[in-house]
Amino acid sequence: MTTVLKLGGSVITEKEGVEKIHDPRLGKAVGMLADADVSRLVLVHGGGSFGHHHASKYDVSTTDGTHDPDAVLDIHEAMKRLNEVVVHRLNKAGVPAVPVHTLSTASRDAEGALTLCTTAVETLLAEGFVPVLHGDVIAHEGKGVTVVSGDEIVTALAQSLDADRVGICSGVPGVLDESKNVITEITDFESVAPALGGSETTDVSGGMAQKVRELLELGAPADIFGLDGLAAFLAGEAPGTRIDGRGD
Ligand code: IP8
Repeated sequence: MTTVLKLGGSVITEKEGVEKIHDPRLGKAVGMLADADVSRLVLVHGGGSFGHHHASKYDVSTTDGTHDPDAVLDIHEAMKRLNEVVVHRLNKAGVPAVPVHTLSTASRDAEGALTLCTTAVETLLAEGFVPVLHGDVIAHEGKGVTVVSGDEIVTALAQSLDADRVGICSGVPGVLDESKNVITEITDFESVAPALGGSETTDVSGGMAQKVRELLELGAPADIFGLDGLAAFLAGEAPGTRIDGRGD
């Protein structure tokens, strides 16, 4: 059983400010991970007030690139600082976490399609480690480097590792309908498009519509939940919103 879990940047960092960890929330997530008994777990975390601050300073996004090495280093090193904190906290709590930096393992072709090399992740898993990847900047054919979001990494990992379970721990308790209630199950995009701002939305950097569309394409069920649902997810339950596009 392979599980891919994303810890959203809005969960583990403070949105306001620059490079600020949200200690209580990161501590809570680490505690839940340490208490859980999950084999073959891969973690991915987002950028929060680390990556996004630096990426927007240089106008770099998933589609707008840069050839400026200072920009690449600024964004990548900020994400490495966040990754280092996450990995060390996990280790201190007894989780055998090790860093995997996405810049060195992924790239995009001229159309923007992502290729993620997972041989190191697979070997680390087989050797009993918990690889921890992160949103990052990556080589992009014809554009220099662009941002890769944690959500894109989750999708690529889940496909490549043939994951059985996918979890997105985000700043909201699930996908919300127009009345702000959690939608418990999504099996097709059209039925929730009005609540998500329609199918024409162009949010490419991790908006909920994009997330749902990508997760519907996976060959595994995916759950989107808030931090309060993390322990339940790790225990095998389906907190928040279950997204399953596999049909009957
Ligand atoms: O927070 C973005 O990852 P996300 C990473 O998962 C950077 O969208 C470098 C901004």
